Amino acid sequence: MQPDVGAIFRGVDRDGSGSISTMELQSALSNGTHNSFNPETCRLMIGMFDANGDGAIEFREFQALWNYVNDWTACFRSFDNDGSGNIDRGELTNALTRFGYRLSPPFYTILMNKFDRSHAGRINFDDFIQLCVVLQTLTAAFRDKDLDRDGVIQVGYEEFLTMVFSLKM
Ligand SMILES: [Ca+2]
Ligand SMILES: [Ca+2]
Ligand SMILES: [Ca+2]
Repeated sequence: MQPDVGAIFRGVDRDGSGSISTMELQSALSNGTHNSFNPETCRLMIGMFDANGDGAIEFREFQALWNYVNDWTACFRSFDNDGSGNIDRGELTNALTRFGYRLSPPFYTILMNKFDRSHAGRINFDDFIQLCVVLQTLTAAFRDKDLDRDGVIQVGYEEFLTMVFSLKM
């Protein structure tokens, strides 16, 4: 049976305002630990699905966001090979390689250092989403400039700043 999205929405909308704030989304989601869900990931997802740009998620925007969270849950589980509830370096390498990224071991060290918020050598669900969204956004910005697809771009100073500041992340 399909869960009733209306009921889920009303559960997440704690103050009954008819829209979901970053705080309400954060307290509704779990990363599988006792720590609260990454607020940056909530902000990224609200930015993605807030079609009318009012900074919150109304019911008509919620369905797409909820599907997105469920898709990430399934994806995360499928790459958590040992069923530990988090993604270790080997599992991350496997996941990103499957997504089509070709990244070196030193770069995986950078990713683990930046997104392993618990500093335990493992990436939790919320941080995994943030990592993937940031990597995807930066890769898309790079590809826009890499017209001959050789993996190298030449960017001037202000062009670089413009690239970075115009990213939605
Ligand atoms: Ca609300
Ligand atoms: Ca909205
Ligand atoms: Ca694991």
